[in-house]
Amino acid sequence: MLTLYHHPRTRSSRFIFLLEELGAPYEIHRIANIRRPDGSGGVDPENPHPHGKSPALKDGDVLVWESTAIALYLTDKLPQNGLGPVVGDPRRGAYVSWLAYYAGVLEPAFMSAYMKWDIPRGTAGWVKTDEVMALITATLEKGPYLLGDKFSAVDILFGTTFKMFTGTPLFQTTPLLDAYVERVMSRPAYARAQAKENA
Ligand SMILES: N[C@@H](CCC(=O)N[C@@H](CS)C(=O)NCC(=O)O)C(=O)O
Repeated sequence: MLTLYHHPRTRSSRFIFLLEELGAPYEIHRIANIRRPDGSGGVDPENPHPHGKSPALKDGDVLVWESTAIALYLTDKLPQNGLGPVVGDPRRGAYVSWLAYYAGVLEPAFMSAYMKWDIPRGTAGWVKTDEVMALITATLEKGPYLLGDKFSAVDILFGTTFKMFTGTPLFQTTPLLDAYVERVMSRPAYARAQAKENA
């Protein structure tokens, strides 16, 4: 049995969405507490994540943590719905690249913009948000999804993140990005996931 360790309105929410897309049986274990930026909260001793964060996934005795690892693990384990190209598929390279890009470039880019850090180009392993969004825009112009014509788990990661940033000074929305977010959010699995959000 797959168990998603979830705390409402955190990065774990998108894995309810992915699990709903995958259609496999799973259960949600609610993480009772996480640390908050204002110093409140704390670590739930029942949360298996090594830093007490959300999300974590258990597959029997196997523990998986880090969002991109969880996405890859789940789509490899449950390939039948085609949510992640498997080894041998020509789109596999793009798939693992976007997964790594999410954790290694997109999140650091937005966090450094939020913190107003000036990125030393050539030294930092990531680039500024305008470069990130230019690549994403160019990719989606060929789209409609990051892997082309087929929706995948990377669209869950990127689409839900863009939705969260929409309306904040960090994120310059465009009709193309709005349409992409809407395309991802209009999926029935997203609505089912929302219904389970506070599980
Ligand atoms: N790199 C991790 C980040 C997970 C993360 O930071 N989650 C936040 C909630 S959205 C959290 O649990 N914060 C509590 C803490 O940092 O202790 C991932 O993508 O899974």
